[in-house]
Amino acid sequence: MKNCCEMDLKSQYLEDVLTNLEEKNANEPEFLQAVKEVLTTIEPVIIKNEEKFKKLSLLERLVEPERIISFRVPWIDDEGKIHVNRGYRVQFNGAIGPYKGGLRFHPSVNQSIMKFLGFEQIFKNALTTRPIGGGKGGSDFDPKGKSDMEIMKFCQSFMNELQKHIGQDVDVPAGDIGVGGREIGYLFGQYRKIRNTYEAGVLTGKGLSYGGSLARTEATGYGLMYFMREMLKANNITVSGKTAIISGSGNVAIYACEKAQQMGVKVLAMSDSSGCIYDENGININVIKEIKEVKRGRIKEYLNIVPKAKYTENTGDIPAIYKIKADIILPCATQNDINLETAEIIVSNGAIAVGEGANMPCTNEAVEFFIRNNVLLAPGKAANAGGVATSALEMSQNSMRMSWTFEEVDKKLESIMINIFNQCKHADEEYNLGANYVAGANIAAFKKIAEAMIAQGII
Ligand code: NDP
Ligand code: 2IT
Repeated sequence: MKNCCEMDLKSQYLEDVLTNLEEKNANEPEFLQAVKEVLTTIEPVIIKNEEKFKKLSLLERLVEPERIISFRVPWIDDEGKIHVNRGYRVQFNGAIGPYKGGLRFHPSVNQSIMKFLGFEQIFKNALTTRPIGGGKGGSDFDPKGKSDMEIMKFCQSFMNELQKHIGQDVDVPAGDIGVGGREIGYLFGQYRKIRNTYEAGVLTGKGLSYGGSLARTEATGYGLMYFMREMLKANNITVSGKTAIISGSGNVAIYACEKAQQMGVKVLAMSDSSGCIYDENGININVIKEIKEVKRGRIKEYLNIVPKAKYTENTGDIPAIYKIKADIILPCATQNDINLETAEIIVSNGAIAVGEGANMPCTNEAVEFFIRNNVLLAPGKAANAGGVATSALEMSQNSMRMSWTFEEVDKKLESIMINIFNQCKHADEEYNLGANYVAGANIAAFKKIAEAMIAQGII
């Protein structure tokens, strides 16, 4: 990653902010990466308002979380052994609404990852046009191989502390990697028990029997494909008839695959952290759902049902899936999955578009390389915003004490995604960026956040 002195910046104020940021957060590479991508791409807006922003220390305030909570999570496994994990909630920016963002349970979780995700969430949530601020949380707990009882005990211990800091008008967590419907259920139960109140809107991604929204499970993946279709359409390309590969096989990947297939796309491959499966007839998504959502198994088990498919184990730095040629690349697993070397392979294989289902799946070097080589790039904070947008729809339904049908929620999701793409496109055109939707998304979101922050004074 380039440090700020190696970047070709025109704004002295921006350079000073980035230099200070690097000094203060030297041991947080993912956070620095996320902030640099945003601040450097909004430079045209900064230049137009340089004196005003500087006087208000707007950027310095934007990059400093309003609050970071870090806590001990002790729990007892099925053998009676005690474990201690670290829990986090980063309440990054509440200018637009209650903090909103998912919880990630994965052994890689640390403060840098929490802060990068919280920072991205501010911009993503602004693009949804819903009244939600940005936050993120999670733990370095590894759910893999844990029994249902252990998962429940961990969630209960995690909520014992988290409940002090959240509320339907304060901070509303949801799922992310390692946190799905099962975990949200245990978290909600413990919140309700401790607080003795039925505050349905305190968490989203709930089950349908206790305040969840239809189509929330599908929303991130479906939304990604609605955005992709709009982006291709704006560039005179039809989505139908294209081929795709999807990294990951979790919540986002599964429903991106389902919607892609409904749109006439042939999905050739999917993956997990161990390796990828290739099915020349197109992935059978029901088989993946059974392996991942029901059995919580590994993707290579696909071969037990479809013996003609091929499985390739990951070795080395480049995930096996990205060596497969396809028109549309959908990284839906984790951050920094696609580095420059991988991006070069993707471009040489003739890909036309990359849609970021995951948060920050491409390194900044990979993003620049795609744009330079005219690969259309749908940035995560816009393209995967359908999940949190539908979480906001879940909050609305909870407040009204009613629920919409699947079709109603799906229609609202579709129109939100079309609106998000249009915001990216308008900013891209206004600043003459040449189909750079990464910069377009950052500029559109920043303008809204800056306006709300400035209106609320120096806080
Ligand atoms: P899940 O836990 O359902 O699935 C995660 C998938 O990514 C699994 O296939 C997992 O494989 C793979 N994966 C996770 N970590 C790694 C890693 N370090 N290396 C390789 N593969 C990995 O999570 P989601 O589908 O919910 O989330 C996927 C991405 O989408 C994340 O970046 C998340 O932040 C983002 N996102 C999620 C939203 C949501 O609503 N859920 C909304 C917007 C963005 P394995 O099982 O082998 O670990
Ligand atoms: O990254 C994300 O946007 C999410 N994990 C979903 C957050 C939410 O509050 O639904």
